[in-house]
Amino acid sequence: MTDHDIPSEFTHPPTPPDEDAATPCEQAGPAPDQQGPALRGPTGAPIPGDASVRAQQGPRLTTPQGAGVADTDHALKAGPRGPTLLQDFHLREKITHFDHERIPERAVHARGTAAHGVFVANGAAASLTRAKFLAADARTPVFVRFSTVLGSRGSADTVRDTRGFAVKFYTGEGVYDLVGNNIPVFFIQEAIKFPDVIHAGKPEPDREIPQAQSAHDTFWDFVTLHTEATAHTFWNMSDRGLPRSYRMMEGFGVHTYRLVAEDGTTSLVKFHWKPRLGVHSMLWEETQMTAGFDPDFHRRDLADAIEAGFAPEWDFGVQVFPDTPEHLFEGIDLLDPTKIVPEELAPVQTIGTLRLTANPENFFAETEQVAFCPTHLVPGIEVTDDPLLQGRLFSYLDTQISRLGGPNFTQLPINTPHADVNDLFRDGMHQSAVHPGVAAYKPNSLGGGCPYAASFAGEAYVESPTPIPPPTAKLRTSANSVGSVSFADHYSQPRMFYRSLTTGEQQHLADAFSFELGKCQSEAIQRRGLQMLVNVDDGLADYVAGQLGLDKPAPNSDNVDLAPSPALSQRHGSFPVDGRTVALLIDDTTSGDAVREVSTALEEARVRPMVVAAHGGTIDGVPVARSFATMRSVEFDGVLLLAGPADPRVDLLVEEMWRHGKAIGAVGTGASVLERAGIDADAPGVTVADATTVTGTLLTDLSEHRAWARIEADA
Ligand code: HDE
Repeated sequence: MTDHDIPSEFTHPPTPPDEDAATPCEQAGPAPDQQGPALRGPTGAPIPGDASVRAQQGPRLTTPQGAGVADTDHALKAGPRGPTLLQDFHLREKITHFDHERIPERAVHARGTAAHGVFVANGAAASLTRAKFLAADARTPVFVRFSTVLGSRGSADTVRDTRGFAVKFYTGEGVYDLVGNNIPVFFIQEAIKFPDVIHAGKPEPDREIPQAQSAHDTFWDFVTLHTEATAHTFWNMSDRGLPRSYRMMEGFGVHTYRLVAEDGTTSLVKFHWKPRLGVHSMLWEETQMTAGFDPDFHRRDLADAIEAGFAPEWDFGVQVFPDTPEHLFEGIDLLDPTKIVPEELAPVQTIGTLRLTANPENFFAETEQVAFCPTHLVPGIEVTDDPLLQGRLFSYLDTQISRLGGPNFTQLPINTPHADVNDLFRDGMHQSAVHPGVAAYKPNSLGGGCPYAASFAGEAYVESPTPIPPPTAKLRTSANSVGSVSFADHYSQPRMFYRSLTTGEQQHLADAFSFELGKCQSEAIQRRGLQMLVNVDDGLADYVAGQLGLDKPAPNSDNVDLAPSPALSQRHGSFPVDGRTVALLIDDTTSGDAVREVSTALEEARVRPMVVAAHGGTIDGVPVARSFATMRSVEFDGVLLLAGPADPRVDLLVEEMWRHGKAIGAVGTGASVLERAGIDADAPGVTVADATTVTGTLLTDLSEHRAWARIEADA
């Protein structure tokens, strides 16, 4: 074949432009609909300058070595229809890199989402700890990752599960990680049981089902045999297992930690994160619908709220206890991670506030590659002998070496401390630093003796001397090794938790047990589940036994009545409505001005209006956010009916919002939807009036989370 036989579109390289012409990129330039979004840095602030400063968005496509690439859509072939040539290094490099794009997902907490923010201390902890980021007015950049525990990376957000709440503080004294959960107790008292509880909870190994669920035999087999899991199981089956939003979730350090003050005095603490938006959960049916309609619901909710300027906030607090050798407070063993200390006995003192202000620029680089570890500590914060915490101290680094491909993951930008690093660690997979000099050892003279040891009195991390209990023997049983009966008590706190909830909350918990045990195939496991329940509360066991069609067993443990802790219920108070969404239902006759007026009032109250109509596009100049084909009630916290289009999907929307206790308002013809659905216009959380009155009432209803009085007898 000669050159003139080859059609011009297959010639390689393409015919160069004449010398005076601009480069190909400048010739074409981005089309008007291909302009990139504004650039933002990790704090959310716009990055000045043109788009070429952003990695990978310079004007010219290149190979990884920087050579220009003219055609990335066609491989080099022997003739137009011939075989592909091995010589095409761009083809091979492009696909080879793609072949290696995935890293192993986290063994637990694989599904997560994260945000950047800032932590501001109020100084209340300054007398307790020498940690400088807790001194008055200290501001510390943070990166926070929320997660589910059991599901794979691609699993749904709204499943019933514990949630991870991991905070990385980039302090001037090094990174401090508080790797916590949204539930203050854990399934096990000893780290050595962790593989057991996770193997039991993960999908069953023969068919790898169910995904991201605890409603299966292996989970219930384990927790009913291993009764120290009762407390955590109760929390999981309660509304805490179904958060409405990461923004409305409490966080807990779970373990007891030790704070060390400037003068060396120590105290024991439990850490708490309290969301300013209140603790709020989804209803079970909502979570099921959402998992199908929008499996990324929590991820989207957090990112949307931050992008819209509704930075979520949490108060950081501590419960403080005297550091005694017994580690006991009011009979509660502080080294037992299956126990809480009720806030009524030890109030949570606020020591600072966390504010999440910016979404990650790149999910993989930041959210996926971030590495949290309970050993990332700063001077003034120490671990205790909690046997669960002790095991965590080696597991995180170990798993990260395999997940992130070697020991140098601390050099990844998201993991890099905001403090000088002079560790003398060298080489290894993915080493990206170019360390100068020869003296990677101590002592040395060739490096001028540097780095010097940090001073004990000043900036060094030095464990404070604490008494070690006399080692009478190497013991394996928890109760003996820690020497406290509290470890052997598995039921009094779950009972206290259950009795602290409202009747409505208790009913949710009873229904959750009925569902989860009902999904178990083994009757023996169901019976053991009832045994666990009757040891906590007779009425609860009675209800679930009825649902399972089994007899209620007799308790094999005494019911101990601790004082209820009202703080454990989620049903109190009213809260800011920041970032809540309200559907504005309109039709083709609705006036754009009326919609704009209501939207402005909602936006001023920091609520996000979303216009819903039969079709997309615009109506009287108002952009439609959701058509009837793309909306479902679970996306909204409230609905304002500005029109009453006759469509079964509108009726379904309102029926579901009614059933889920959501705020409903109707103006003018909008009231016809309520009439069609048989909804009482005077019911709690329902308002029919003029636009201004309805908007005001809707905001009040939103601040109470739901119209509980409509859906629960005792609310
Ligand atoms: Fe974890 N846990 N864990 N855990 N954990 C991990 O570390 C482990 C425990 C928690 O967003 C892993 O980097 C052991 C309690 C969170 O990246 C792994 C034990 C609490 C996250 C690991 C526990 C947690 C993890 C998997 C029993 C609440 C996600 C990936 C001794 C206080 C962090 C990784 C993120 C992640 C081990 C128990 C919280 C395997 C051995 C208790 C929030 O190392």
